[in-house]
Amino acid sequence: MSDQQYVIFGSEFSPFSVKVRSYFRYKQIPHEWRPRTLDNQAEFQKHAKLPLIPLILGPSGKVWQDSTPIIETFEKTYPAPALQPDDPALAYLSCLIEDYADEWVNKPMFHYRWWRPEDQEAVASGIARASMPNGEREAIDQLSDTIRKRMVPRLRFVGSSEQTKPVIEASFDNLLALLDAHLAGRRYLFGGRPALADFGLFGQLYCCLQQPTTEKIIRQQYARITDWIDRMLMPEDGGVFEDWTALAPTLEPLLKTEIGAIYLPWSEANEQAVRAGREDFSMTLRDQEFSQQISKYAAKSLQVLRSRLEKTTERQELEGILQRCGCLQPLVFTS
Ligand SMILES: N[C@@H](CCC(=O)N[C@@H](CS)C(=O)NCC(=O)O)C(=O)O
Repeated sequence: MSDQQYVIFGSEFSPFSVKVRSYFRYKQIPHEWRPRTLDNQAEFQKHAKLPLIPLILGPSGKVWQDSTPIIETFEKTYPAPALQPDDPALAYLSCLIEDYADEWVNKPMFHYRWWRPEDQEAVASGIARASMPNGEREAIDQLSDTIRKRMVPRLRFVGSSEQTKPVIEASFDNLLALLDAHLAGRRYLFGGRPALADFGLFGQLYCCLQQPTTEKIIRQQYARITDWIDRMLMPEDGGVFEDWTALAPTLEPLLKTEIGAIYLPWSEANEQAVRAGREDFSMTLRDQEFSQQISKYAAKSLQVLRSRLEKTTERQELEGILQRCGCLQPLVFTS
């Protein structure tokens, strides 16, 4: 490894890790992708402030964690190629979609990963093999079993349960149908080059290709999404961002039916529960009861979206779009 390289401790099975890896590739930031294994676990732990991947280790020993702040930090040093459209309204929508990907699309990804035995088996054994690249078959099987037993009960952390399954699966179907339509004749979400939103969504959907159930859905029904995921593994610079008039016909339905109708109402209910000091909350989504544990992280990210909106200059057009898509009220500070 050259002294000037960053190390990304990550995993092929971690949506936030592959998100950051694609970003580093796009920006051509010198890096080494280092899959976290049992062998480098102690080294990882020495650097980790949180037990989470991705973790970036800089040449001077500095450490960064958490994918969104990692990208924000590296944007300052590597501003080109541009990650966001110049139009402040589009740049904001890109942040909003990234946030939706991280905080909501992670639910279907995680739900499909650990719900059905076939998917549990495929992912647990994949993670076990990646953690022990030179391991004996028996040891890998044992680790796979341990991972499966540890992860399946964690479904409730993301709110996946018999009760919420219909909402989570319908949201995933809706996202795929709308994204596929939006990608017709378009290389990336905002046109000919990737934006922050692409990196966030890619991370979650790439991992869905590792799970037989979602892999089948995506590969058999959504060729454009499959191709886009492939492109996002090595995103290229070169094209131009489109303007809102060109994007609106197929992007508005996604903003309206996913972010305005599901994600933001969920996020607001979560925030209220966090503020009230509750451990869980219950609400109606798509006319169905949806209960889950609170997420302090999602409550913080809603605040970040609000501050970002407040700081956006010339936001008349943006507020119009958000209003039409049912997204404005939750994104405005009320007190
Ligand atoms: N908000 C964080 C989330 C990171 C995260 O949840 N990482 C997961 C994998 S995707 C993790 O490290 N889980 C614990 C583990 O794998 O040991 C980010 O964007 O980086």
